[in-house]
Amino acid sequence: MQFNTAQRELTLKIVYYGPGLSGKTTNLRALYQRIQPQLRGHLMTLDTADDRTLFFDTLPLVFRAGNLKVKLKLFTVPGQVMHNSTRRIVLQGADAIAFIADSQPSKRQENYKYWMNMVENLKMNGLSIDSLPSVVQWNKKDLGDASTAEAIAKMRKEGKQPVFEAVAVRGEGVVETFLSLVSLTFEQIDRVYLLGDKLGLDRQNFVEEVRRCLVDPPPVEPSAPPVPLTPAGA
Ligand SMILES: Nc1nc2c(ncn2[C@@H]2O[C@H](COP(=O)(O)OP(=O)(O)OP(=O)(O)O)[C@@H](O)[C@H]2O)c(=O)[nH]1
Ligand SMILES: [Mg+2]
Repeated sequence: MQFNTAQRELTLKIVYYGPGLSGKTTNLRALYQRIQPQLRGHLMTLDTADDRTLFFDTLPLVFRAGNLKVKLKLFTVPGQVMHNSTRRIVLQGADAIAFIADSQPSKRQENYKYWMNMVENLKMNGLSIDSLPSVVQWNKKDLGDASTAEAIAKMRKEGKQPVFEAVAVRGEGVVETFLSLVSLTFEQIDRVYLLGDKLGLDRQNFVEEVRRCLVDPPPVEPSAPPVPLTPAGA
């Protein structure tokens, strides 16, 4: 994270991690399509001839939240095994992680391997998945089966991070994954920088500003039901 207090500019780095071909680049492409054309920066992808990410993709999103200029820098890592050192470099200074798992039953082991690979690469950068905001997206829902649904249910039950299903190639679930991560990321930096107290900026405003950058943002999730003030039966 970079926080330039003089210019009131906050820069956050969000990394899309996951096994090869799980749909990381497709997520960024779909997100790009959903950003208001007058607001979107340049989506830079650098692929091999067969569409595999060679170094990384980047997509910037710049907006104002209160008095603050916010830059979200989205990155994808290359999933091919041989590009591990690039994955490690891309993770440097990450503020948040979207882990894109592949729903195909044959990819279960691969998902696990890359999760462990991410944990290791974070560690090499002095970071830990336990303290970074993170979400998991099970992409390629169209190719999943009952065993995928079971694995997802199990992960949701563990409740370590929000879990989303997606068909990124059709743009489904992409924005939901992103907005959830943005919300968690704000919470985290607010804990450290007290943006709420210092700048009067709260999570809801922040997420609302990001939603404003999007074409047809999904409806806001209903907030938790109010806690009754008096115990039932009192
Ligand atoms: N059926 C299906 N295919 C998808 C989906 N999302 C992405 N794909 C396809 O999966 C392939 C790989 O997608 P990419 O986004 O390039 O995968 P990646 O994770 O960036 O791959 P690397 O850059 O090699 O790590 C492409 O052919 C996509 O069109 C999905 O939800 N369903
Ligand atoms: Mg890619």
